[in-house]
Amino acid sequence: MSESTEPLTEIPVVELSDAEGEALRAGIASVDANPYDEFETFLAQVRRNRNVLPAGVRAAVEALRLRRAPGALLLRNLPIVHDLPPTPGRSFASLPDLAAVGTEALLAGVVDLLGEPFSYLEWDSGHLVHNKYPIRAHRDLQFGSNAVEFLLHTETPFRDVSPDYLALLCLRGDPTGQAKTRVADITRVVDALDDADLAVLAQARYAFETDNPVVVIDGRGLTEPQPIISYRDGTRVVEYVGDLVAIDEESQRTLDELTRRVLAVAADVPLVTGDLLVLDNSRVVHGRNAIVPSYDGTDRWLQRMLVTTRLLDGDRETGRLVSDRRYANYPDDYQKALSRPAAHP
Ligand SMILES: O=C(O)CCC(=O)C(=O)O
Ligand SMILES: [Fe+2]
Repeated sequence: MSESTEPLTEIPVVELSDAEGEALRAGIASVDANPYDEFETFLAQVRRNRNVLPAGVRAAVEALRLRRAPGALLLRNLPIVHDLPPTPGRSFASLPDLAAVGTEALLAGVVDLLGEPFSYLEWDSGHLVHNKYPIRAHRDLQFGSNAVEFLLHTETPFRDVSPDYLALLCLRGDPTGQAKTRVADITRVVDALDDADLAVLAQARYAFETDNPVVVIDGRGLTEPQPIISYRDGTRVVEYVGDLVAIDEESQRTLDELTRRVLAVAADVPLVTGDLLVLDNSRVVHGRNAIVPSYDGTDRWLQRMLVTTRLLDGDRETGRLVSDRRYANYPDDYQKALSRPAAHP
């Protein structure tokens, strides 16, 4: 099969009219539970208001879910609160007043069309809504709160439960206008690889470098090697991150080729206030270019939710937070950044 270098430029866009936006604002006004300390009550309220989303939004999300549309969808002109506070400079959970921003119900209303919200105990203080903005202490890490290039990635891959979808709601765009979220259709890239490359990618030959290793190969401490292509219930799953390394030369060559092709089809999406980017984590990878934050309250601010379609019968409340069993193998600087709220701007 031939190599495709067309970017995924055809990200469908659904733009709400101002009247639709105002109707939506009124429709979610009755959601008053705090998603950060009573998530189930919050979600029940969101679900009671299911019909407030415009039909065009629901149809577009449904097309993504049914794979009748690309694996990325951009909703625009969602009604962000008028009195958005300054962008915090430290982790959301460390703020003295953990109040809802007022935009969470928009995000939850959309992701509810795709599956069950969930997250990881060790991440974002166990919140189901994640607030992502630049934090000085995270500058150089591969976190959403960094400033360096955020390499293309499958969201939270190689876990027992990885997200099936995620959604990023832009509360405040980058005031410098530089930030561009990147989206690449990795399914299409993998479809075009030859059988030899596919066979290599299906072997457990890929890992992250870490100072808390599971294995040491050629003097490098690594996480447990994983395949980039695997099969779950008969369905092919591709899990890719830009800073994966390979455990030998042949698999490194194949990874380099995959990286080259993924970058070649990546499309830039500069998110502005009121944009909501919905991503099918099994079909597209995403990332962001490097940015120059000012850490003065004006920086870009996203809210994110993760969705699974596989959750977890029984006790919903505890089932929503799964343990990230890879945590112990994160590099020390990652663990430090996660465990110590970055309080010093
Ligand atoms: O900052 C961005 O645009 C991407 C953030 C991201 O990858 C995430 O929060 O999962
Ligand atoms: Fe991400």
